[in-house]
Amino acid sequence: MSFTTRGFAGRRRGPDDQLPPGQTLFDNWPVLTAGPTPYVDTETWDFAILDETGTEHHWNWEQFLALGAEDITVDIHCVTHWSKLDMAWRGVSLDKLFENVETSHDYVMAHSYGGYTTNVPLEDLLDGKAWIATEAEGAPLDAEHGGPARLLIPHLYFWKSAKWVRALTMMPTNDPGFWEQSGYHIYGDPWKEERYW
Ligand SMILES: Nc1nc2c(c(=O)[nH]1)N[C@H]1C(S)=C(S)[C@@H](COP(=O)(O)O)O[C@H]1N2
Ligand SMILES: [Mo]
Repeated sequence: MSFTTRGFAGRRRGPDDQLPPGQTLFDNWPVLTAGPTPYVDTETWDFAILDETGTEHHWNWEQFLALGAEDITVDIHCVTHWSKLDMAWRGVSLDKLFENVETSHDYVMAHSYGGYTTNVPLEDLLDGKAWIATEAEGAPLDAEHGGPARLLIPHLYFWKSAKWVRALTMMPTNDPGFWEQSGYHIYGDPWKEERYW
């Protein structure tokens, strides 16, 4: 299956439609990491969703891949003003990972190997809006870009797409993550230029 975000029926996609305000088009793909790159082995890789009852849903690498990955074409927008359009990615939809998770909490904290965190409303992870990506531009994700697996939430600024994602924990309130505590916007919609607050 293949998905394209921000497709306009009867209208061609192009930078005018795809570039949010204040963004500049990039062909290359910058690396932006706060701190050192963690090197995570798929042999020991573990991903978990923790709900409010204390239940932990875990997947090892094989179990995770067995959920089935899909190819998607999306645009990414960094708060530091670069955007990259029509990127080919491959990843497992968060809908599949949340299939058997029962929660009444509306917010999620993403935790990464290495300690990075970022917060996101649960509804922004569901309904085909977000993935845990394992490949980009036809190749397994480089470690510096978050390999073996990273969050991909293309409709929000790219700092929400946690590299080396390790766990999602359910939260009753929208607590700020790493950059959000340092002044980045709590939500981060690039079309509304929600950069800082
Ligand atoms: N674990 C982790 N994830 C992260 C970051 C980070 O420092 N650590 N940086 C964020 C920011 S600010 C951006 S713009 C993107 C950069 O991803 P890239 O290096 O693949 O371009 O990753 C996001 N995810
Ligand atoms: Mo960023």
